[in-house]
Amino acid sequence: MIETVASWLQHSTSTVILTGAGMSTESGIPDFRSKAGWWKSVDPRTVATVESLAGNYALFREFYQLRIEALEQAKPHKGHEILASWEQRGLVALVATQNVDGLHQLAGNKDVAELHGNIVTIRCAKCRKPHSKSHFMENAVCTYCMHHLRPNVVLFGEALPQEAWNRTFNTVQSADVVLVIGTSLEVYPVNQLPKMAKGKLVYINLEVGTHTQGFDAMIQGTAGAVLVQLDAFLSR
Ligand code: BV8
Repeated sequence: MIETVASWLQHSTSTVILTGAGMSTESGIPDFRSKAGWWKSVDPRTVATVESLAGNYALFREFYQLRIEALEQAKPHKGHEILASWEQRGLVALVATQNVDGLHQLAGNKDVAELHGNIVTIRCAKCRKPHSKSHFMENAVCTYCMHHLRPNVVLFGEALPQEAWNRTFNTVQSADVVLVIGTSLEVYPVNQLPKMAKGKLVYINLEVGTHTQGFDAMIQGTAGAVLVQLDAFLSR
């Protein structure tokens, strides 16, 4: 299956990569399904929400401060580096990610659509003015209107950034190959994107079970290991 997918990539004139939290676990960032220690027992789906921003700001802020702190130790892994090299070699047209950690850009990818925003930049929840990360980490309030600060992530209940969504939607529709890597495809509307693909649709994930109807290939494994294997074929 690896060889077949590698040949599809080799002959593709437009390849899109769609990644989720499973792309970052090998960089030490827990995905949304695993309750890693520092998330205590909170389910991120109950904190990464507009309700908790409005109604439980102390927990909301602590949840994001912990994740921003953990990000300071995280760095891109081999799989991220391979995707960056594929972009440089003209093998990848776009990386669209649900991740908010900025690791694709840190690895060198220039063209990244952050469908769920990012955690590394901060704004005022009310007047939207930008603020520094340290302001947020020190529990400061907006210097203009004194309201709460928040990261530029897309919370559950918020619309996705129009430009990133439109760009990804169009590119997926016209792609020859779409690689879907490290996502449970549980989150809407990103989980609708694979259905829009008209080219070859490939699922690379640790668990291959649900949501995989309509895929042309499924490869069970870690993102890092599978990307290394694919890259070996592409570098022949
Ligand atoms: C919207 C930023 C409308 C925040 C995130 C009921 C039914 C259906 C839908 C809904 C519903 N109720 C509400 C909704 C809509 C809701 C939704 O989908 N909810 C889900 C929980 C059912 N969606 C929304 O609210 C979206 N907005 O619909 O807006 C609207 C329109 C107009 C105006 C107003 C509103 C917004 C969704 C975005 C939420 N924000 N992130 C933050 O990060 O703090 S989503 C968050 O979830 C992250 O982005 C994360 O990426 C994502 C989780 O999904 P995955 O990436 O797939 O991660 P997961 O852990 O689930 O899976 C990881 C996979 O990787 C696993 O399969 C694992 O086995 C695998 N894996 C692990 N390690 C590896 C690996 N694979 C390979 N290698 C490894 N090493």
